[in-house]
Amino acid sequence: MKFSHFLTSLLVLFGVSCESRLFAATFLFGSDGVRNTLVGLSDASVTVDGVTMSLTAGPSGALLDDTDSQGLGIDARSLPGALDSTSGDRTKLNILEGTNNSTSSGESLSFSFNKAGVLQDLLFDGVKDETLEYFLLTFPNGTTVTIFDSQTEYRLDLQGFHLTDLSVPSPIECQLEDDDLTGINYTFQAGEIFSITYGEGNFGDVPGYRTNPNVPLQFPNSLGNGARLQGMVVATVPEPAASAIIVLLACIGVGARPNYRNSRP
Ligand SMILES: [Ca+2]
Ligand SMILES: [Ca+2]
Ligand SMILES: [Ca+2]
Ligand SMILES: [Ca+2]
Repeated sequence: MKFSHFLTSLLVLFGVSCESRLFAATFLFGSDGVRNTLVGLSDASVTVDGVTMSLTAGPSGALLDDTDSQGLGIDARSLPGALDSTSGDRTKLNILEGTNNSTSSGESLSFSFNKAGVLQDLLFDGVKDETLEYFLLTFPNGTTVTIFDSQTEYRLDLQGFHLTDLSVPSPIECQLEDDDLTGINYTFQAGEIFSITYGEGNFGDVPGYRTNPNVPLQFPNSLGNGARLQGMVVATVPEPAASAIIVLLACIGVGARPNYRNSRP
């Protein structure tokens, strides 16, 4: 095999290897990750293992708050009607008004990345089943799913209702009891924007749910208490590693040497 052909083959193999080998970057907020560095900012960026995530608090005027050990929240005190009068609310994503219905707008967070990849997992904390707390996840292509606690369908089933009775787009549950949604596997390009928005199920959609006398202790609350974003996992194609480039350069050197020797008298 000619050296040029060998080098071309090596480069192709290297490229295929990079394409098929995704690198997972895990962004964490709170005690296990970023904490007390985003508070008070409306926009921020966080870099983990060479991947930069850009974050924007919503609605407009709201601020990021990463002071709680359990994860990231939104401070909406500057907005009319916001519930964020207590420190606990300021460190959570919650609804803006003091009413428990689906017409209440929720605090939100939009995010994107500086390179293409795959959104794999979203990690939440404090998503409560009894009060039908959820996060709307809107993908860059405009589709939306509604993410509930892993026990929500079970709670609704007890009283003859189902997730699909709720007037929300594409309701699903977290697979895990710690409010994490795994295996999302959405492929994105650099700069494409995702958003999550906190919300609560409208009890009007499931009449009798809240006041059902059969299990009164299960449903003591009429209003949710918000939740936090613990983090997320994305997979990206890594930049060619310096070591791999060195290997290629070494190959060039090894390949050139025989020609040099052969040219000697
Ligand atoms: Ca809040
Ligand atoms: Ca939960
Ligand atoms: Ca969790
Ligand atoms: Ca909650």
